Amino acid sequence: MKKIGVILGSASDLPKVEKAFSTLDGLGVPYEVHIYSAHRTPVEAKTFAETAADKGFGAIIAAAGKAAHLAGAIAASTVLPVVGLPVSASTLDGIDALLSTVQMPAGIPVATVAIDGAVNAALLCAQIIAVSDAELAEKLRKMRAEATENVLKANREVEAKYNK
Ligand code: RP5
Repeated sequence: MKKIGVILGSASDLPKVEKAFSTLDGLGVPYEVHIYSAHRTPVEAKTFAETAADKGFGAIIAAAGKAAHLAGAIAASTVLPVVGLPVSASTLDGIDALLSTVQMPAGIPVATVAIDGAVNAALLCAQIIAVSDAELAEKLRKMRAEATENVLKANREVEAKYNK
C-alpha cells in the first residue's frame, strides 16, 4: 500500500495533527511524519517533495500555522496530491493559515481541509489511496456505517428521553 507523508511546519503543530495519526492507524494506512519548515528548512522540504513519489508515498498532508506556505511549497515540487491542513497557531486562530493554504494560484493545487481538520486530512488521503485499493475502500465504507449507527443511536436515546 502507498504511504502517507505527514509534514509539519514545526514541532509545535504536533498536538493539532495527532488525530491524523490515530485515524490512519485505525485504517491500517502506513505513514511517515517529518518536520520540514518551508521557511526554516526549505531545502529539506523541497527534497522530501521531489523524492516522495519514488519513495512510495501516495499523498501528502502538509500542516502549518500562521503564514502557512508549507502545503503550497510541497505541492510545487511534486505531482502527488497534497492536502493542506491549516493549524490554529496564532492570535488569528488559524484564519491566517486557512487563507494562506487554501488560496493557491492556478497551476499548483492544494486540497485544503478545515482549520485543525486533522481527521479529514487523514480520511481524504486514505480515500485517495483507496481509489486503487478495494480493501481500504471497504474499511472507509465500514467506518462511515459505524458513524451513521452512532448518530442513529444518539437520536433514539434523545427521542426516548425528551419526546413524551
Ligand atoms: C509555522 O509557524 C508552523 O507550522 C507553526 O504552526 C507556526 C509556529 O511555529 P513555531 O514558532 O512554534 O516553531 O511555520
